[in-house]
Amino acid sequence: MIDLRSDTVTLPTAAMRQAIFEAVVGDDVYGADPTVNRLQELAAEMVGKEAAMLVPSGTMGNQIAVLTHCRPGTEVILEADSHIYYYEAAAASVFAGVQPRPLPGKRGSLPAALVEWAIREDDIHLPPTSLICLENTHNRAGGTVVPLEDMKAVYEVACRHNLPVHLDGARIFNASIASGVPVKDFIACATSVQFCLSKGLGAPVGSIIAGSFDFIDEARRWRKRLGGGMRQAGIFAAAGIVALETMVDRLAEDHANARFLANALAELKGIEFNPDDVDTNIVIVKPTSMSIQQLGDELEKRGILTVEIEPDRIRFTTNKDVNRSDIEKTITAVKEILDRA
Ligand code: TLP
Repeated sequence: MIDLRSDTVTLPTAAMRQAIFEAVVGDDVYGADPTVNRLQELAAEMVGKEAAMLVPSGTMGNQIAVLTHCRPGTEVILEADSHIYYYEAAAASVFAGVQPRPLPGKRGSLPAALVEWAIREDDIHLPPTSLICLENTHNRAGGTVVPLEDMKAVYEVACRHNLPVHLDGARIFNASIASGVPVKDFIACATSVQFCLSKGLGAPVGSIIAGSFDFIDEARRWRKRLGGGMRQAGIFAAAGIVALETMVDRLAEDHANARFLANALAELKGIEFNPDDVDTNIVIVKPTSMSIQQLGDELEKRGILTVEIEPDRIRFTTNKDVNRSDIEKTITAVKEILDRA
């Protein structure tokens, strides 16, 4: 199988399995797992925040951030296609009791002026704004890199209004590798960040949230409330350390494969998309001569897995377990399927 459904499908490397085997572990709820502690220190250092905490998933990391920053009855500004709004089963409303305020972005980027316009004034009819969320890279916009200047502009607005910014940086290392902007510079435009170890970086489980010491102290209580306090979590934190130490630079290969795929698909009749929207490892296309179900099914018959992300759009996500020859096979298969349509 050539699995292009997501970069979440990546399997742990041999070095990760070895690190898992050798991991020194303890009870992390007591703060006594040396491997978790090492991962958290490394992560905080890499992203330029005071403290970091390991969480089971990106979704839990984002939700802990919302819970830590916001009170029930307040409003969270976010992009209308963001993961927190679109893909987290309304968790922010269910758990934090907040009202989302989705705004349309441009290639996933929220215009600062629009954000400022959406911040509520002090009026008893209105929910107070409590948080602004950003996402970089932006998944549903097609893995687009939100430019540093755009993030800075939103952060300036937030600071002026005394509001925190949470960055869903599930793929922030992709954004950094693709743009050449140091990951710390992006994250300096956010009060807190969540990033995933288990996507392109290849670890089997885990995300990190990072912020100030105070933020992480409070976030730790929320993680416990949600049942996310893990015991000998060093077992998978060990793989997370290998991910951060050895898997970041190779994301460039995934980006090159996505670019190669996008350029080839753009040549085909029966597919619509803008190849210039492909910044990183995600390629989202719209077939025009058949339904996405038909295209997806035909690809699956040929051993190629993709996901539907809209009724008319299909996503290919390159990852470390897919090489250039797999991409060439995918291009040939799409061409053959479209030619027959
Ligand atoms: N994204 C998954 C699916 O949930 C859609 C994928 O296959 O792309 N933020 C962003 C931007 C994400 O793309 C994801 C996962 C998450 C958060 C959540 O991470 P997990 O899956 O670890 O909860």
